[in-house]
Amino acid sequence: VLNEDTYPYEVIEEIADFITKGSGMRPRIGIICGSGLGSLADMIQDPKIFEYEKIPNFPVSTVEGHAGRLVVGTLEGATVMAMQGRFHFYEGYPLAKCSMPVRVMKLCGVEYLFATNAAGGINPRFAVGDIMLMHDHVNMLGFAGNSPLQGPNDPRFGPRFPALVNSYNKDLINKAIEIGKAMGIESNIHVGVYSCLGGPNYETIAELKALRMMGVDAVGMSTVHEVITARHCDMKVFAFSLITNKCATEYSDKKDEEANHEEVMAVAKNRQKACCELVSRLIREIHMA
Ligand code: 6GU
Repeated sequence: VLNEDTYPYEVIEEIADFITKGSGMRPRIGIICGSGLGSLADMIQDPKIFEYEKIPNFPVSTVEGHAGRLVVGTLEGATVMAMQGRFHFYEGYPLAKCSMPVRVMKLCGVEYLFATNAAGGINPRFAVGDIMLMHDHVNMLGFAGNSPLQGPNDPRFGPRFPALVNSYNKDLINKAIEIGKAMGIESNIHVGVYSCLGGPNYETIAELKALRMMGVDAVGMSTVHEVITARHCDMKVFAFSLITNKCATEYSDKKDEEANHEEVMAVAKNRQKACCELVSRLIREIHMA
């Protein structure tokens, strides 16, 4: 199973060449748009668009609310490439395939990965619509023996045994907090721990209780394998969760505590503007520095 879905360096290089030649650009910042946050890519100026199905050797995403294209262009003066639509483990892809586009970004020249997602809030202080800047993660798929780095290691990407402490760049977190203040939304911005589960089902109450005890603040079905792949090849990582629903961690009969995809998409749509502003202002700061 593993080897069939491992992408050799040369294949990743071919895809990266296809994108840099096709766009005439070498992007410096990569963005992964979470559920309902596709408008992050719509901000890109003079976009060159690559539908996933037209990119050689690229997987095709299947989730509702996720387009399926790469957008290359400029944002706040910086050259960027954005994934509108990501690949999830629950779609049936192995993790190495899910995060393969991060390696494509690397070989296109990307130094910074911005990963976003919609997540359930476990920390009781979080409200729907809040933004949680990720400063660490608990990789439940890793606990279960799964990693995007399984299989042969190609040292051109990174080391066999990469460290993951300080994966989430502190300077970028601090800059984002400052931007949140300047935007007047500091009370809606938190810093916390994200956990990725396999999905596609949402969690049971007992699972959510267990995650809370482990120090998890928000839970979702993505991002962690992308961050691992990005850190392996030494990219700087900034990631945040948009809290689209509050998770119950006590038993109750209230139906409104059940997570559902429609609610997730509706909240994301409502908060797209704030998320776009945060991302564009942070990119501006990186570009100006
Ligand atoms: Cl409650 N759980 C998971 N796993 N992913 C989510 C979510 C919950 N809400 C949005 N995405």
